[in-house]
Amino acid sequence: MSDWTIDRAVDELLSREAGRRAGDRISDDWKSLDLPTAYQVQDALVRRKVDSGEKIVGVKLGLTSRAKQQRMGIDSPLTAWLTDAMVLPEGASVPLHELIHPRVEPEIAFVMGERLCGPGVTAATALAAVRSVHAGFEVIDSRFADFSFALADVVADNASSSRFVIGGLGLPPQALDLALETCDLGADGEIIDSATGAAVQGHPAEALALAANSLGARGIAIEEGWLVLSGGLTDAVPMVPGQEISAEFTHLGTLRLTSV
Ligand code: OOG
Ligand code: MG
Repeated sequence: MSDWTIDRAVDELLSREAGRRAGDRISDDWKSLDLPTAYQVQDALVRRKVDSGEKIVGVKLGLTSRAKQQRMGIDSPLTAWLTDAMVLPEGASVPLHELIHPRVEPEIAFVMGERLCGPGVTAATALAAVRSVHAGFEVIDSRFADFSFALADVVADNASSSRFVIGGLGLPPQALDLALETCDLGADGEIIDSATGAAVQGHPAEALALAANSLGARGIAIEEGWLVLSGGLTDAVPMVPGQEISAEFTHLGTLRLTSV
């Protein structure tokens, strides 16, 4: 029998993050780690961050596109927390020396104009609660070696959250068809991947509804003013020092990210 507890898992994950060290899957050792317990670890982990001065600024979805699900070998979307310590200003470089093995993925982001809480949230009601839509980059940095994890591990690990960028250009959701919004992902000026908003759950608003409903089932609302990352549109790209990754959207503008 393993002697894992929620607190021990939080200690382990936070110490890997602080020590920039990836490790084994927790679920290999903690056989009874189920999904509800994994979300308890995730919530306890973010509570520790809040206790140490970080502020919750929103939530993210993960594994909402086939590209991400296939790469990670998990076909179930999940939610996780975003804090102010993860914010990278547009144009800032990613400090690789602070991270373990970061990868970057383009996302469509929402800024909420109204509180949204499931159950019963549809894509239409979700979109009606959005103030503005933005281009985004998420930098993920799993605390598991080689990004190798089971669903319960990645949920406990706050879905590999590390840093994110939200583009300054925000459009009202009515101004564009998000399913058709295209993102060309580039590396040093060469297009390496491409996807439309339809890649995430058929429409990014479906992903937002999914977040509202699954958080609602845990008694959590998406608050006014919060950010929501709807999930990587394409597979994530490992970050290499000096390389520029770009995400060029049809209407949401172009984001560029370099690392040092
Ligand atoms: C898990 C986090 C997934 C997304 O956008 O799909 C995620 C991972 O891939 O390490 O953030
Ligand atoms: Mg992501």
